[in-house]
Amino acid sequence: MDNKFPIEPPVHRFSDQMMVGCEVVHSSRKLNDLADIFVDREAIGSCDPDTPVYEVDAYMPVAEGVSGGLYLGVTRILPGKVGREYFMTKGHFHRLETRPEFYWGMQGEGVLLTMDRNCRVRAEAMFAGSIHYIAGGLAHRVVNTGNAQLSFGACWPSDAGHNYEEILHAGFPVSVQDRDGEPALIEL
Ligand code: PAN
Ligand code: ZN
Repeated sequence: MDNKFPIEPPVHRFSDQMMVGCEVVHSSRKLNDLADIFVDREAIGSCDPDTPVYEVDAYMPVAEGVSGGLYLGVTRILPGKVGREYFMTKGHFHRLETRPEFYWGMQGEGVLLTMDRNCRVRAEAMFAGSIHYIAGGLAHRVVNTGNAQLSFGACWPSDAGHNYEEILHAGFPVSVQDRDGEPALIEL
């Protein structure tokens, strides 16, 4: 008998912390791209600038800037430190300040830092299964505080956009650092 309505395989799936499927956009950041975000200038100078820090896979089914669409991403942050500061994402505000985002932990251990326009910071523990709602107007950055890769999913509106400049010029007022083998939030 003909099956008029066959069950199709999904267009995308997660496999081994990667996103697999057509039109997945890959990007990566090395220490070289992130030198300005780490506080210990001496330590960054002695690191290999080619050291990989994190990778992102993203499925972006509509053009960037279009309203009403959603993007799905997975970010993998390698374990590592610059001096005592753990590897982390660059961090950003969304260009459209009303646009929120969901993050969820998939593997490893870390901290999600958010910061509002009054520089008020909140730190949430991230682990496999953790769910994080990032309200519009909050800057967000993820820090890998573990000894293994940290991976997390993200879902954000297609018209959110990314504003990295403000984080580069007036970054987060805290840094997550190793103190005797434990992550600690250090005020800058
Ligand atoms: C995420 C981030 C991703 C990489 O998909 O873009 O984790 O972090 P940076 O963009 O700060 O380098 C997201 O927040 N999208 O909006
Ligand atoms: Zn974002």
